[in-house]
Amino acid sequence: MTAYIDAQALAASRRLIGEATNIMVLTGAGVSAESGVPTFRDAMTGLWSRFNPEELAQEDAYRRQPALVWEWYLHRRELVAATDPNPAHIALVALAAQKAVTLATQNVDGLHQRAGSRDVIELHGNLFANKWLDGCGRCDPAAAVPGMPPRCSLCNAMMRPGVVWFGEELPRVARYRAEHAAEQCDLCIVVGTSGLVYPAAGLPGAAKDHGAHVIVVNPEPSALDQTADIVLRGPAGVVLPLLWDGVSAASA
Ligand code: BV8
Repeated sequence: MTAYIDAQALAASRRLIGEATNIMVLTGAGVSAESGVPTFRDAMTGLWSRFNPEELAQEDAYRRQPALVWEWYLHRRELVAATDPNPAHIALVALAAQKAVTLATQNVDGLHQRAGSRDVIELHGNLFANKWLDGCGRCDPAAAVPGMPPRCSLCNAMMRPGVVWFGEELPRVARYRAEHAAEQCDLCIVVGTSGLVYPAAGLPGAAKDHGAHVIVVNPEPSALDQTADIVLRGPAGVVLPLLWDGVSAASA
């Protein structure tokens, strides 16, 4: 994908990044788009196209149709496992090697970690983690009864994906760390999110309220554009390698 990125906006962004002493990065599904991971909203292709992700990613959907929802997560795990980090993920690793960066992601794909990012704040959990729904406290994944989904051999509780569903609280420590980073940073770079899902989408506004500059990177308009000091209208895999040295697109 070629993109014409406004040269003035790029230069101004590079200047802000050069001057920043404490950067917060918030990413959404768009940062993984160039890896081939469909964004949350267009994740529903093929046989999943007749479902709304926001309806499937909820506890009551799981209680109603556990096999269907479990199969959706297995499908997504397969999809993500077959992808690799892209230049956007790799550029963020390079930035953290040069600057103090706190990376918070809404993504559950684990691609930041596979690219080499450390201490990633996973606001919405991780696609490859499992936990229990109404477990007895002694449920042992190793002794689970296989099935769709697997069940606890002791209490018959259902295994569930270790993600945050709609209507569920974010992991307390992750949320606190991300909110603290937003309040402390002097620059917030928002990459590849529609800015529709809260409370994550409130983080750039919190950074702004505490005096930070905000840069948005997205090929499409987003709900966070009006919070931004600068909007870089292009794909993350093209834009991010242009924003700081130490990453040539070729190396990524
Ligand atoms: C909660 C895991 C309450 C599951 C996900 C106000 C305050 C608090 C809550 C709410 C609120 N208003 C509404 C709510 C409820 C709800 C919510 O926000 N609903 C929305 C739809 C209105 N929030 C919640 O339910 C949250 N929980 O608040 O609980 C509570 C409080 C106390 C006690 C109990 C309960 C939980 C939200 C987490 C839901 N889980 N994921 C799973 O994956 O299965 S969210 C899921 O959707 C993703 O993780 C992701 O975060 C989100 C989709 O957002 P994006 O990442 O932005 O992806 P999207 O597809 O939308 O956009 C992609 C963008 O990329 C686009 O802009 C596109 O242009 C861009 N792009 C494309 N290509 C590229 C690109 N960008 C750059 N480069 C490219 N190449």
